[in-house]
Amino acid sequence: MADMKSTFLDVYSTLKTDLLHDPAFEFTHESRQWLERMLDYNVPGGKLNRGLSVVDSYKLLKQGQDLTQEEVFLSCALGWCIEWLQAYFLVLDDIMDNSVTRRSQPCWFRKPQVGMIAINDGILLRNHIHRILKKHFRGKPYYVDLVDLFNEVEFQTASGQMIDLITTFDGEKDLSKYSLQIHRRIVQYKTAYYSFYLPVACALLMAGENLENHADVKNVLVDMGIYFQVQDDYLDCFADPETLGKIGTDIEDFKCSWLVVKALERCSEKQTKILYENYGKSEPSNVAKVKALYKELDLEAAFMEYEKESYEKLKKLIEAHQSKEIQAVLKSFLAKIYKRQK
Ligand code: GPP
Ligand code: MG
Ligand code: MG
Ligand code: MG
Repeated sequence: MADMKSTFLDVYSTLKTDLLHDPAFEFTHESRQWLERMLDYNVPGGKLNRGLSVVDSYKLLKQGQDLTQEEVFLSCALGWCIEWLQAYFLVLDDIMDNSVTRRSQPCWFRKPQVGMIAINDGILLRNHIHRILKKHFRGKPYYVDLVDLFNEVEFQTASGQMIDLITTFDGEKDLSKYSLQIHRRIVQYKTAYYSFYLPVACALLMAGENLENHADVKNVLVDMGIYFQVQDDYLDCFADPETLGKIGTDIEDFKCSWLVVKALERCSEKQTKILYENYGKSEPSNVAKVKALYKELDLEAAFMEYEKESYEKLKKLIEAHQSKEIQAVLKSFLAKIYKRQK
């Protein structure tokens, strides 16, 4: 596995070098330097779970057979396309969420020389995905399906992000509209498709499968993605920012987070009033009052219970699948995220 990670990182260097010499653009020394710095800052610094999952899943689908060099390269390149997609989303999401840090460093738009150039960098990151696909997959029978998959998933994510944002800012702050159903809808679209379904769908396409025959796999992965985003919401408030690599902003941003929905379920009248008065304000004293209320309501225990239940439910769904190979793919995903701390 450590070996696969170093192979994966080598493929990053190859893809980056290609992009830095893209013949469709006349690079100057300055522009090439900007691009290289932007890529190194935003693309490879995460956990790489999504990207590495393409390679792992493809291997499992091939029943552990040794992969050819070409198969290793192509599955890594597809994995990197997902990491590029993630970099593109995060650069823009951090502007929209007014975040401070990401992956233990300042958000890209916070860098003094960057600012709103980050928006264009996000657009470039998005375009790189299709340049990588074109260069390495154009001759493959599944090329059209691959391009379509990336487009569909990007559309779903941007639509989820839209609901996340308009739920938060529609003129006035109104907690009474927040519910588990709205939360589920937001996170299914903004997180689950690109983080969970996309890596497996890429591996299935490479293995020559028709995605229309795998609706059941998609359903399990979407449920897993929802569980993953509930963890993200929990960690936003309760994790140590040092470990998490980012400082939470959900309370300040008035987000429809799993925590606020659970809090609303459990609040007495008096506590509801405290929540209404303090949620969605950026002053540290307001944020502290919300956090104290979350502790009082023992949302940590509520989350632990949710985590256990989700795990059991997902395990059952996975074990009901008829294919052992696909079971192995899904189990390895679940093992990677169960009780994660970052
Ligand atoms: C995660 O939400 C969702 C995304 C990063 C998708 C963004 C989509 C765009 C079209 C820009 P989040 O804000 O909870 O993530 P984090 O906690 O990592 O900031
Ligand atoms: Mg966001
Ligand atoms: Mg965010
Ligand atoms: Mg978050």
